[in-house]
Amino acid sequence: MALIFFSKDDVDRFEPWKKALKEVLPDLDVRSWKQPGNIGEIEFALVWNPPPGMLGTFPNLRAVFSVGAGVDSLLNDPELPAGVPVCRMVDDSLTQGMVEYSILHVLRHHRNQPLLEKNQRAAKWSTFSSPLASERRVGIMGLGAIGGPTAKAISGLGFETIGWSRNPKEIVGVECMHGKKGMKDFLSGTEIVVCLLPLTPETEDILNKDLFAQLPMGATLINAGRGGQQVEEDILEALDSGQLSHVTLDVFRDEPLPPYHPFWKHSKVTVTPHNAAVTQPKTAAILLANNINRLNASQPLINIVDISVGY
Ligand code: NDP
Ligand code: OXD
Repeated sequence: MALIFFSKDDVDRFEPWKKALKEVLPDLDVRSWKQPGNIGEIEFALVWNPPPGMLGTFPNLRAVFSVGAGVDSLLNDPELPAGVPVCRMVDDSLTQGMVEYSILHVLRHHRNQPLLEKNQRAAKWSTFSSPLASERRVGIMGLGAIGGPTAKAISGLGFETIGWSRNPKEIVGVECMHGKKGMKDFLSGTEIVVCLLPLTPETEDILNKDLFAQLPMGATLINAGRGGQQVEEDILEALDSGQLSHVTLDVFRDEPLPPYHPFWKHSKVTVTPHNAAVTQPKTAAILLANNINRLNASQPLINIVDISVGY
C-alpha cells in the first residue's frame, strides 16, 4: 500500500508528513514525488498544487487527498484521472487557524489599526474611537467548514454578523443569506467583508467593482479564499476612489506574489503570504488514515469533493 506525496511549496514538507502518517498507518509506504519508485504500486496521492498531468501518471490510483481545503488546482487539471475520488482537507486545527486569522484582521480593521500604525510612523498623536462591535456589520462569504465557525466566532465578539453561502444555512447569532438573490442584502451595510469561499467557476472574479459598489463607502475586505476570486485592478481602483479603505489579502492570482506587484507597497493593502492557516500533519494524518481505512473496508470516503460544483 503506497502513497505519493507532492507539495509545491517553498519548504520541504515531506518528512513531517511521512512521520505523521507512519505513526497512524505503519504499513503505509510513504514516498516523496522525488523518489516515486514503481509507480504501479501507488494507490493514494497526498498533494498540494501538483503540476497538471502528474496525477494521471499513476495507473492504479484509488484516491487523491488534498493537503489543503481548497481543491481548485486539482480540479483544473485536465488529466485528473476520471473516476478517482478527490477528498479535501477538513481539519479542526486548520479551521482554528483560519478563525484566528479572520478575528485578527476583522479586529484590525474594526479598530483602524492601519491608521494608528501610519500615525505612529509620522509621530502623530491622534486619538479616535471606533463604533461598538454591535454597530459594525461583518459579512462572511462562505459558511462551510471554515466560514461557519468563523461566522460564529465573529458573532461571539459582539459584531452584527451576516453570512452568505450557496445553499440556505442556519447559524445561531448569524443572519444567513444565500445564492445570487441573497447577495444584495448581504452586501448592503456590510463594512467588513471576509471571503472564505472556494474557487469555482461561480466564485471566480467575484470580488469585483460591482460587488464593491454595493458596500458602504470605506468598507474593508479580507480575502483568505483564493486569489482567482479577486479582480486586482478593481481592488486598486476601489482603494483609490475610497470605496474600499483597506484590504487584507492572503491569496493572489500569482503566488508567490511577484516582487514588482503594486500590492506589496500599497499603503492601503496588507499582504500575508498565503499563510492564514497551514494544515498540520499531526492532526491531518489521523483524518487521512481514517479515510484510507474506510476505502480498504469499502466504506464511503469522508469529505469527498463534488466535482460537478467544484468544492
Ligand atoms: P467548504 O467547502 O467547507 O465551504 C465552502 C463554502 O462556500 C460553503 O458554505 C459553500 O456554500 C460556499 N460557496 C461555494 N460556492 C458558492 C457560491 N457560488 N456562492 C455562495 N457560496 C458559495 O470549504 P472550506 O470552508 O473548508 O474552505 C473554503 C476555502 O478557504 C477553501 O476552498 C480555500 O480556498 C480557502 N482556504 C484558504 C486557506 C489559506 O490559508 N488562505 C486555508 C484553508 C482554506 P454551501 O454551504 O451552500 O455549499
Ligand atoms: C488550503 C490553503 O486550501 O491552505 O487549505 O489554502
